[in-house]
Amino acid sequence: MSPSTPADDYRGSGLLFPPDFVFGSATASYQIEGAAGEDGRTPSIWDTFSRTPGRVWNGDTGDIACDHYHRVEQDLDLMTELGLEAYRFSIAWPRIVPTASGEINQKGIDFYSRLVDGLRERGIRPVATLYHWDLPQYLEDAGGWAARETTDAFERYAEVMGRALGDRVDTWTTLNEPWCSAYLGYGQGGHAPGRHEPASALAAVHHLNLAHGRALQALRATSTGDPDYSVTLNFHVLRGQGDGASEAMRRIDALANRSFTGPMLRGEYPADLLADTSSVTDWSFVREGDLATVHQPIDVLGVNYYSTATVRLWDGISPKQQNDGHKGAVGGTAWPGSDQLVEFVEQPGPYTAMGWNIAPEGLEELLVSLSEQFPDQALMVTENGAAFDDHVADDGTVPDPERTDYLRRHFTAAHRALQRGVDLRGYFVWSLLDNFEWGYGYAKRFGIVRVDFDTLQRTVKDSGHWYRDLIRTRALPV
Ligand code: GCO
Repeated sequence: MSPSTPADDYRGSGLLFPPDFVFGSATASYQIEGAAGEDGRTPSIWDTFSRTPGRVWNGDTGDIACDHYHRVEQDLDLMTELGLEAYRFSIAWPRIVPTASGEINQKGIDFYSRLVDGLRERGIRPVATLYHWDLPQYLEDAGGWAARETTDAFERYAEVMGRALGDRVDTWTTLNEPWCSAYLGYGQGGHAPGRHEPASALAAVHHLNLAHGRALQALRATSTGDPDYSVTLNFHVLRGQGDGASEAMRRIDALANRSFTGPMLRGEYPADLLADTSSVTDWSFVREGDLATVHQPIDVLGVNYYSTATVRLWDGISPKQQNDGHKGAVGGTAWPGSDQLVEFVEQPGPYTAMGWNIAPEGLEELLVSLSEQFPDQALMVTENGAAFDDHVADDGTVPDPERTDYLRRHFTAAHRALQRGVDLRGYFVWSLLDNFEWGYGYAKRFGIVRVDFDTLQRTVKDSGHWYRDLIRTRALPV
């Protein structure tokens, strides 16, 4: 290591990744597919939400997005060009089961079947997520994730997909970031369906956990291949401030992290979570037998990481705005009944275009901490990446040195975790394509491939070329 690259700058040059480490990239259905009304697809909660004035920046919707639905062959070729070893995508539930009648839409299945075949033909492993937030609107109309019946529908959908693709996918993932679905969707309201009901948010937490367990059972019963089974969680890597720092961190760790890892990986809700939220709900929606259903073995735990979060206790006297951490925080500020709330505070930079602080050491810390908490659990980074305000240079290239630097530093962090004995199987860059960034619409670009949203033309950014070289050499460029 040269003197200009001190050990803690996370810019490891030449670090070599093991031969079986999987390099991939990720997307999600609503963010890239478009074709919102085609081939039998009906609206999801994100179609409804994005059409509601004031919800999404600029009134953007996923109606066209990257038009991936029509350009899937071209996008598959792009993946080959980049040398991806795995591709993580999600399935749009309303394409598969478009109406409350439960009837299956074969055209929807055919689309994903072609995608999976196209990946396999190119030697790219298909990693399929069942739920990346596009709940069919008819299910939301019947109560959404706050209603237990949604888990019945999810189990049936999982069975259908297990039968359709379970002979060919490499990895099944039940849910992507249920934290966002529950707390941002039903508590803070910044995501679809945009409800502000703390008790419903906690009911949603449990129903998502239950849906995960039921889907794993259904997928295992119907998949005839030998897929791995997983779930993807976004973890809060916490820092504390002030006198009550450790108490503030404990509360958010319980609410954001252990509310999912507890039931999924240990078969129980943490006692402190139940106590902290007792003025909001009595958790009577947890029925006998549920926790055993939720607690199914998984082969790999998907970890999404972007930045850290800093919290402190707040006495509730001075009027404070709820700050937005990762995708808008659900601090204690959302929870009535306690005289000391938790607030998310601004963090030291540097920042990405999302305003998220860049902290690669947080990824290393998270991976090490998870492998200490769950020693037998293999891990996979299923999302990491950064939005920056890219521009196209005169020669048509897209120089994005900040994104490359962000990725280099986080790959270094992952490598350090490997060196520290973490069973880390692979890494998916978020995202393959610039896409619909939820409440931010098309304003935030996360892709290693640029998408011109007028012409829909794709251009591999410099970071994409950098990633291709990393995959080819398995070594961080010097
Ligand atoms: C996620 C989201 C992605 C986001 C990305 C950046 O799983 O967090 O699934 O859809 O686009 O995280 O916010």
